[in-house]
Amino acid sequence: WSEPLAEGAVILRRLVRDEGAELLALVLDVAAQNPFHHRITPGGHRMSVAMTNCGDLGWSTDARGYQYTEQDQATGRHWPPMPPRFRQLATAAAAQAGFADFQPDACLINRYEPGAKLTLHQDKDEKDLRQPIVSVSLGLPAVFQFGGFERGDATQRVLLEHGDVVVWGGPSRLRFHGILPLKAGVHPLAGAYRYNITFRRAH
Ligand code: MD3
Ligand code: FE
Repeated sequence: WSEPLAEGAVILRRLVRDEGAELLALVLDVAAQNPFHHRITPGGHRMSVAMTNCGDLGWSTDARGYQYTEQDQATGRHWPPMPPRFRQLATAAAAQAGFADFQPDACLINRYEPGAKLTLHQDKDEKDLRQPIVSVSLGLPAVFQFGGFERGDATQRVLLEHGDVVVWGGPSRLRFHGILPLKAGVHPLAGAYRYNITFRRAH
């Protein structure tokens, strides 16, 4: 079932729960080709969230800043291909939220271990901010925070659970958002982790 979160933002609760095992297998397949890695921010901090990417472009961070690149800066190799099911799912979810013809060229996969968090930030490294972002949550639940258009604005909290899909577009595309520290637990399919897959049109 779908619930509007804010203008341009919709949560499609449990949309992919029944194929959670297949999607997790695809995540592990990508990670076998490009292992999860704790990146270092331009400020020199090790991120508590581990990341990998698939698709034509991948997001990464290093001393030069945040950017989308065709190759993993750490290895010099191209990112693994985006599994066709990922692409279909992203396009279908975006369409369901009113964004026709969404064709992602980048897929970032975040892995959260207990205590891992993502502090409030905006996603604005993509070239065309009229394109939505589709996010898929798998494994342990997490508290998602979304705020306004300035860092200090009040925030709302939403629990994101295994199989939930969120589409962020329109005016919500530039909202500040983050993830509170992950509570330890055991998920029957994902064990000690939460995974989040985001699909973007980066270039
Ligand atoms: C709201 N990921 O990768 S997904 C990220 O759960 C990121 O790993 C979080 O924020 C995670 O950048 C949140 C939901 C999400 C994704 C992108 C957004 C919410 C968003 C972009 C704009 C506004
Ligand atoms: Fe984000």
